[in-house]
Amino acid sequence: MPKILSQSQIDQFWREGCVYPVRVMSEADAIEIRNRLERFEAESGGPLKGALRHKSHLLFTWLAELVRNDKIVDAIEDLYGPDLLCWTTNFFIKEAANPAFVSWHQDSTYWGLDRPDVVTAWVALTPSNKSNGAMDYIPGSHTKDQIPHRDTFAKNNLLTRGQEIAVEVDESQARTVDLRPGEISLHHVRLVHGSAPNPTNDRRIGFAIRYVPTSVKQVAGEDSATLVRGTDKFHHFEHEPRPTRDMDPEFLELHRKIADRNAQILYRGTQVKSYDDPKALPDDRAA
Ligand SMILES: O=C(O)CCC(=O)C(=O)O
Repeated sequence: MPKILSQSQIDQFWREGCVYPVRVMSEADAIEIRNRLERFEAESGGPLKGALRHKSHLLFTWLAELVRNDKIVDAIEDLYGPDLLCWTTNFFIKEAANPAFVSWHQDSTYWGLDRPDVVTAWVALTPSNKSNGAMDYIPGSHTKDQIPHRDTFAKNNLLTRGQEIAVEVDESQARTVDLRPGEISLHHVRLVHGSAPNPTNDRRIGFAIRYVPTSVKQVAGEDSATLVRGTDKFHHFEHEPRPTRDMDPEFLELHRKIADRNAQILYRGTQVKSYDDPKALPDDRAA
């Protein structure tokens, strides 16, 4: 018996590679998370930058809570069973009237995980729709194997390497993921997806939480993850602790080590050494 998704949503996930919208909190609660982010940004002098956009659930208590949100984790359990790790998180922030975009890609390309059993819960902290650069995807594309990608390091591309699919994508098939604050979409790691710039006068903010069943392995280096449900009898990942206050110096140090190690996996084969390496600019890169 599924916990939160209907059988038809589960079927849609496996058939199309994407399902939405799933409400996991009220709009007011999502707006409160946005407010917390923006209070931090106001105090720290500007938009969240570089490595702080990745694995931010190790730095902020309200994101540590979000990755453990019962409704989100129930939805993941409906797809991948009861033993679950949050492998990483990434803020996808598109500033108002800004050229930032996400090229067509499959998430699996540089993540180094041994099999494509990874699902993203993309949490909308603002409305996300056709007008402000919502995510588009190609239904059914997750059933293809890994497709070759080329790195572009394009200036306004939010992906780590500006990677894009190296073959033609039939955009006439694309669908747009329309979400209200507090809703999520769930997408498969092999899904072909991307998004256009945000020409509106407000930010578009999504927080992408990547979950794996505990049996998945990292094969490109040492790695860590956060156990969010069940037990881990595999121990393929070092377990991460939960912060009890925001920007705790001990957690900042731990986060820096983990982010540097992850960057070595994601940027392997390039000159880039960390998320804050000037070669990895712009510093709003997300995943
Ligand atoms: O936020 C976006 O527009 C794209 C999100 C994305 O590529 C992802 O979550 O993998």
